[in-house]
Amino acid sequence: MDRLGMGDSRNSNSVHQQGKMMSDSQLFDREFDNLISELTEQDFTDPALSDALNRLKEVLRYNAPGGKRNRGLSVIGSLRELVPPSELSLDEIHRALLVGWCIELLQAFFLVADDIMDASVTRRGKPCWYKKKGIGLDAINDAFLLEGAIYRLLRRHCRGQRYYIHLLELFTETSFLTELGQTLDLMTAPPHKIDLDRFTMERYKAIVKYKTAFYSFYLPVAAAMYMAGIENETEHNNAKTILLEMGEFFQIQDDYLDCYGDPAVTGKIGTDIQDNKCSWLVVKALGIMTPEQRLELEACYGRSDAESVERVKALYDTLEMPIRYHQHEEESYQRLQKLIQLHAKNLPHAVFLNFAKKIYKRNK
Ligand code: GPP
Ligand code: MG
Ligand code: MG
Ligand code: MG
Repeated sequence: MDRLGMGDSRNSNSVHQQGKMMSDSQLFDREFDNLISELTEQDFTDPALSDALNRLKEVLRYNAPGGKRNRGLSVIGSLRELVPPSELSLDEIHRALLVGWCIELLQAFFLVADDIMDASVTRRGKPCWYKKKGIGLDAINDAFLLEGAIYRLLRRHCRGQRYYIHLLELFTETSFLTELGQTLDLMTAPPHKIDLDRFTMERYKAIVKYKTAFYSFYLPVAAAMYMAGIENETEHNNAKTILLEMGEFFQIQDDYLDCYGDPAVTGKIGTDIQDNKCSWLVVKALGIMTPEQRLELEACYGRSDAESVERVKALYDTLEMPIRYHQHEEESYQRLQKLIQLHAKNLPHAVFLNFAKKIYKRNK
């Protein structure tokens, strides 16, 4: 059955549609409207739920699209590297787009909640969902709705597939690891309790591995591997080694952009200094600063007044943090290339290289 209404699929990353080629990116976007109507119009028919389903629609429309879509698109992208075009059915392409959206929904669930916890103001160039008039902490329930939507979609589209149970375990396990990472992130940044000794590189690496790397990098590739029939633990561990390294670097970029990014480009206003976060910038800066500079940092980190924040930024500038970050980016890229040579023996290198291409030198 041709659920996408597509013609034949000979091209590696596009599909023929009513006389014109559609890229995976276009197909992915088009899938969103189907997903909304499935979740809010087809699944439940009890009229008593119509207000709640309208709210779900609003929550989905505001919070799921509008991001970079790297995570979501890399499911179909990776699957195309793992399965020859002649063996990839249109139904399977459709399922990969859908599983990709499930990862974007997981991300939306985390972000709605994370923005409350981090007291953030904007996301993807708009007010954070909880900041909208009339929303407030009801956004907590909206985050739960976004999470629930994932499992309804997986059930509807993948229940008959041999990899269904693997996907379920992958999503639930990854969510829990991310929540443990978020726990470490929050515990290392207690409000108004400034203790710079907490900010070690060891703690930093643990936080970012769990809060970011598993769900952003291992999850989409692992999902594609299961869909391609690759269940072997050694292969999954090989992929994980490379992808967790990429994830660590991605969060270092996020931390750098929190301070040095342009909110007009990143779509979010930084809060890490005010929030007393164990950011890469503060950990790296602590390793090179003088005792006097450490006293200055102690006096102004983790405070929300504009003057304190500016003092922290001035200290980062004195320590030439942008130069150090760019050095780190170069080293990390070289290390990643080595890891790919070493660990991707049975997996196509393109799975990892495509992902790396999207993240290195990014400014959003
Ligand atoms: C990124 O941290 C990590 C997450 C968004 C995971 C949140 C996990 C939960 C269980 C809620 P961040 O706060 O630096 O991201 P951003 O800069 O986008 O706010
Ligand atoms: Mg945040
Ligand atoms: Mg956070
Ligand atoms: Mg951040």
